[in-house]
Amino acid sequence: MDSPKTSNANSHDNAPGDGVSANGQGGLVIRSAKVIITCPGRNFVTLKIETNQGVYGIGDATLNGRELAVASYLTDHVIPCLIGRDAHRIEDIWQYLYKGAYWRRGPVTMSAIAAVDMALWDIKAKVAGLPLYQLLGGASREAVMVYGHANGTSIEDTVNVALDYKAQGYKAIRLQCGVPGLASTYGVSKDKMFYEPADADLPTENLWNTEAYMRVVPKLFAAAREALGDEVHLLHDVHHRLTPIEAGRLGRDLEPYRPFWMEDAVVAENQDNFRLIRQHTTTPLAVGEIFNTIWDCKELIQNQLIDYIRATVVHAGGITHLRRIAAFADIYNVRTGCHGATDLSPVCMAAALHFDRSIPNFGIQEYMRHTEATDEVFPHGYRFESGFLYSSETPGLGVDIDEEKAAKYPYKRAYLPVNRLQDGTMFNW
Ligand code: CS2
Ligand code: MG
Repeated sequence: MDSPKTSNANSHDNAPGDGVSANGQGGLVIRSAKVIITCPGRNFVTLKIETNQGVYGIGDATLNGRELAVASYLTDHVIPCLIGRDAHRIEDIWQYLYKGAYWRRGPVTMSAIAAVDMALWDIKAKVAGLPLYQLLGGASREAVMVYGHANGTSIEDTVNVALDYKAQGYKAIRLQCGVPGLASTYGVSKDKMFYEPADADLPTENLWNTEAYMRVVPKLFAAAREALGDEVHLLHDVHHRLTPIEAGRLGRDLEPYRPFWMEDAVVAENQDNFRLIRQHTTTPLAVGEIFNTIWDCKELIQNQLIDYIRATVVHAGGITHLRRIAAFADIYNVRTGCHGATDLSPVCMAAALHFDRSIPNFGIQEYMRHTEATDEVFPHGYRFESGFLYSSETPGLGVDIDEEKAAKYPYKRAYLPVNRLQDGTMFNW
């Protein structure tokens, strides 16, 4: 893997119609930018934008299993267009990269735009001397409720881990357990604290059995509600694996245990799927971690087919676009529940917390802790306390990348698994 290329193309001379250069009067000019790829236990892609005034900003560009695609999109196609631009012009640069691509949307494009957006907000807040949430309308809450991931090979194992999360102060816990008869399944990690599904140089093949899965989840929730009491919020991620009517059945089976949400119940390309689920269950529905623009969820939100939108800063075009999605969702009583898995770096988590603190319709934030090595590469000021995350109060995002430490962990190709039914049919992972 070549060392990250820094692009120093010439300044822009394509002055807009009114004769004002793309640099504007701000005088805060993007002088260079580079992509840093590091693998402290898993791959992360980070964009670093430097300005003529010495202020720099960083943005997460990690797309699990397709990291190099985003790295190249940034290095080879985006960075040359950034050099010489006014770093204060966040919206204009967002529109330039979105409309200027011609080939709009998609996870690679929108993760690259997200990284630029995060870095520019970081710069703007640093220049203003304020933590980012202050530029997003200020705090709507002091801290944000998070949910942790309790998982285990059996119901008993999972409930014991959930009890430990409750003891750590978590107010919300996601439950995922093994499925009898299956060697492995989504969400059950070898290492209890850090679930990282991208586990091999080529995709590992999982097998799936819907009937066995649908039998075990209600039993898991019954045992967990019994052990944890009524107050703890319990969540579950179906991970795109049911048909709408199966999801309606599972949602109904879980109603006695009052789940906080049932996530990714079905594949969401056909947003109409959720209409069918809604007809059969009042279990709250969450979706959207793989969405990358508002167009992926417009029907779901405006028809109130979901209760939480999971789109996240790094994959949905950054702070700028995610605020648009949240504002649209707010009109329809849909709250946010940003994705926050280990494959979203501490840079994304830091950005998400400023977003979470500022919006009126915050729901919950996923919080899968990173490894110690990751936290060393990405020193940050956010902290966990009694079930809540507190954002940093330092100017900017409140996170950095230690390039020297990052260089110690070279990129290591890793794929997400693929999933097949037991008859060999390719299925959803
Ligand atoms: C999961 C993720 O956190 C979640 O809700 O869906 O673990 C997801 O599988 C990974 O982010 C994929 O890289
Ligand atoms: Mg999920």
